[in-house]
Amino acid sequence: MKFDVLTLFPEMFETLNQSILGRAIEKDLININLINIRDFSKDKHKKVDDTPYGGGAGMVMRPDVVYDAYKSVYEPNAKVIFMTPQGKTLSQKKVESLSREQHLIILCGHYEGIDQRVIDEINPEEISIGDYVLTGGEIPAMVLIDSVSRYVGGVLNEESISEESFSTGLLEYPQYTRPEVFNNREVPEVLKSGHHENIRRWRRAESLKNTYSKRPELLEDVELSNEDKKVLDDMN
Ligand code: 4FV
Repeated sequence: MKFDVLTLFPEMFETLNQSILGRAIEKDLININLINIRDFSKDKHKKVDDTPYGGGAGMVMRPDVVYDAYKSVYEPNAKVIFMTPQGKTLSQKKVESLSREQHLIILCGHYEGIDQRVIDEINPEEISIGDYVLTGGEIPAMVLIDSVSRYVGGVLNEESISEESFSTGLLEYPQYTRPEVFNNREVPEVLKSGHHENIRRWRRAESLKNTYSKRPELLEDVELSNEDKKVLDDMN
């Protein structure tokens, strides 16, 4: 998976070189190229933005500079994404779908945003990470890169992904590790039993309980077994 990121602040992406993503980059499972939009300014002062036509606060990124940066990485098979609050909110389903692409170009806005004409010209898929406004698209781009990279083959083991929140349509079950007792709180006995079927059933029940109490609306899209329905009935 190749990520080309168009940004004014490439240094913000340094953090992606840590941990799991850092190892995935070292193993060449993912490749993150940072393209500094400012390098494409033809202005002697490297200006990339200007005041908005019609007045108003803040600065708007120039369409010509953004477009030249985009053309420097565009390839026919690339999927272009623009991080914006106006986009469809990123979901695990979208993450899984994007992880099957080979080449993602991610456009990060900053300040008041980007001149609409270059958005119309590029026609990217618009994706939001949530209904709030940030100073730039860089953190949303990192959220997308992190979540998508976890689904790229070899980055994580299959079991890590298959059991996590949202991949089953449910919230994940609670996790425990050593010590066995913490502040007089013990690890559930079933998890120490070594009985895999009982552990699987306990975890499924806990996922259902977690989802019912924290995000009940998610249950509408989950196919429930008779045992699942009994777990939920016992909660009422
Ligand atoms: C955002 C979001 C976001 C808006 C103006 C960048 C900022 C600035 N992107 N999900 N929420 N972007 O707030 O994706 O240009």
